[in-house]
Amino acid sequence: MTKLPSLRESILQHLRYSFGKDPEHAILEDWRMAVSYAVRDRITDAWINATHRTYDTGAKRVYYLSMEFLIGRLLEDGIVNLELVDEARAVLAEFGKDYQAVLADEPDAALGNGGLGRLAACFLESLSTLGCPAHGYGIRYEHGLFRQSFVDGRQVEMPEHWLEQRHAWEFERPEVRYRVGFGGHVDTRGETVRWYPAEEVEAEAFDTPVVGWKGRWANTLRLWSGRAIHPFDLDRFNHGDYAGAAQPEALARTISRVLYPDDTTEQGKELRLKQEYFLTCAALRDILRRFNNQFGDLRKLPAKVAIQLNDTHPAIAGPELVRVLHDERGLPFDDALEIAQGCLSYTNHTLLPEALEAWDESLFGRLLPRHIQLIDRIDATHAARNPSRQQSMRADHQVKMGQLSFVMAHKVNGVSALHTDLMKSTVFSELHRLHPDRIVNQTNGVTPRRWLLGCNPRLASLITESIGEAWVDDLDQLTRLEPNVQDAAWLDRYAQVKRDNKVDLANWMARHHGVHVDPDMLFDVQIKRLHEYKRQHLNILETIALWSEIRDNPEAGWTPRLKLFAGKAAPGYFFAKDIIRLINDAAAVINADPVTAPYLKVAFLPNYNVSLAERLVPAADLSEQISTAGKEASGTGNMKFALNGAPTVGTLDGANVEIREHVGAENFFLFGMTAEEVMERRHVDGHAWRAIEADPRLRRALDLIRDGRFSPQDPGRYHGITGNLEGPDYFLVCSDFTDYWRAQREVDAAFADRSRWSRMAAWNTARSGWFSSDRTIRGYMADIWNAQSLIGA
Ligand code: Z16
Repeated sequence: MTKLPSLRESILQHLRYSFGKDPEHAILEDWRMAVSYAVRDRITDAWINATHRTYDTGAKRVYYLSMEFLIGRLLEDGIVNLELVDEARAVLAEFGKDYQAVLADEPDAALGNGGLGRLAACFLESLSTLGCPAHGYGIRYEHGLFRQSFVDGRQVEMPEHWLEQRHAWEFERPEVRYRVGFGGHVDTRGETVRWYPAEEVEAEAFDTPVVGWKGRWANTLRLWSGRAIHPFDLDRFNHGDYAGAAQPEALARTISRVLYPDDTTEQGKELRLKQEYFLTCAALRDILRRFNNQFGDLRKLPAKVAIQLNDTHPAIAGPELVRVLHDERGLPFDDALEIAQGCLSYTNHTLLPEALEAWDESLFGRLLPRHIQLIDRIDATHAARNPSRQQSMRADHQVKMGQLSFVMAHKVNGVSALHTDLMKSTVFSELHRLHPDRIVNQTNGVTPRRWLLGCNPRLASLITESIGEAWVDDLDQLTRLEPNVQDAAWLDRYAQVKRDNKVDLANWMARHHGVHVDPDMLFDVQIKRLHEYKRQHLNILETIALWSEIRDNPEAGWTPRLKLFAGKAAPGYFFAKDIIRLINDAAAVINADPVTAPYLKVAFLPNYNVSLAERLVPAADLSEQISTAGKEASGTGNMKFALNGAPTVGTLDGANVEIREHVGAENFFLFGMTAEEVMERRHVDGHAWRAIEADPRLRRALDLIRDGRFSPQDPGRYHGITGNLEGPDYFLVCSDFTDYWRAQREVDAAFADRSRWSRMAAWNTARSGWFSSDRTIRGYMADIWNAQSLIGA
């Protein structure tokens, strides 16, 4: 390993020799790139060392296959994990550059929709912090999740183009390319079966190092980019067809062009299935090449390779691995099946029926003719070995990817305790009966480096000053704050941290969005994808009811509250887009009301992404986690808020259940029906009407919306929403409203007593250590992967 110059030297060298600038002429982007390269150099040593260590020890490797990695910005992550914050800030200050501005110049890599993609990013960081040899495999989308803006309150989508700015972190690997085939035909000669694809594209690797805490270890995020095998059609060019000559390249690149913008809804589009096979095929080739170089004997595969399927999106890995082992490498089918099962495991992230992937067999068979044959054989084998089996993975002229994933995996995990129980009792009940040891729980977690140390430096400093710095990679240590929580002077400091964070946010909102808020208000925050089950409309209904009530009685001693929203709706999800518009319309009316202005303000911040979350989470007083019980598989935002000292108002759903157990029922504002009660209530005739009739506040809020109080030029604008709520109300917004209102008034009372509130908030921080993704990854290593840490080994 070479001895690196000082960070200052390194930055100036890169400025000069990598970017051809001196400090006088460097623009912000040059500085950002130079700092990134200087930090990257320091990561690269750890990275190469980790690779050597993995080879030398012959350790088992973990492969995390995911269609989404919502990594956000990486520079601060690197600086924080290498403990270079003060040094980097000082060097930039010396040259008159603002550290925050340099960090903010980096594009926010949004290669994911929401929780699932962000979880994958937190997991990669924890895998590196723990020194577990691992690769993430994904797609290098040219366009990540769309950018969102509002025009007259409506969501407008614009293409995102993160690669337009220079990207500091990836290493192109032109030598790592694989062919991926589609379509064509299958040739069967006795036992020998060959697939001859009609179309082929090439997958090229781009590597990003992911460094763990203190730079002890670094793993690789390998993203595949689509390209043509013959990029340029000279023949067509020579015949004057200039556009046609470039067509093969354009077509091949389409495969990694754009991230599908749907969170928990599957569209069943052909290009999406192609993306899924593209990722999976390239990743498996790469995994087997690496295995062959080092070990060779394919029967050892499960001892050396663990492949985690992040949802069913890469589920084609099952049949693909069987195809390679059986068709190409000549292993008997049963052996190929057993080896594949030994390697594969599957994480389920939702029970929503619209999210469970099922492909039409005609589309599937046309694109992957050999795989559908193998799936039939896998299904038949499973049926033969389990005579009581009823449900086939090949029912209704479809391929059911959840069933396929379950059968091909040796472990299947849920992402919270409740979600895991519901998997056993609902969607996977038959498979659970047949394979009672297969389903396990690994409750999600979040990385404390990004979600506390990085995003909330004031709180991090207070914690370190109080209990030392060991909490950063041993988050359970936060319980050592418990004595401090009893100490009034310490609590004042804790409260001051929150207050300072709120002032920062207020200033930022004024500067960037022209929204002026009083930092003494209760900052009530709901940030997540827009979805009926997440019930942003329950929140805005309560907001409207509160507004009416304050107008009736302005002198009643209301707790001043800022209702903050952020989140994107899938472009085709019109109901969710209507909810956004309603919130914006209601905000305009409410914010213009001088009577209620001292007590209530509403803002919907556009273009929610990881970076915005990093701003909002440290400044929140209250965390809104109000999904219909049984619908949110886990949630991970809920953990970030609790860790940063925002108590939850929430239902008994997903990981909320476990958060409440850890922070204590007295520090959590619980409301609403349980998952069991939800299932029963759906069968009660006219449940919505009953709830509306029983609660005049709800009645009035619905009337205001329906009668056009927030859309006077277009009074019918929200009849879709009100009609749904007064009619089917599948997500039981009305049925939970009254109890939600009650819980919110308890919040008001608790917040009015500032020392009580600080104690609740600090208690949330002290008891959230269990929600570190380090704990989650240790669980996967022990219960699913049988993988070991190589730090200190
Ligand atoms: C997603 O973000 C999630 C589930 C899913 O099927 C697809 C996507 Cl893109 C989310 C869950 O909704 C959330 O509850 C969970 O915390 C997260 O995945 C990570 O497990």
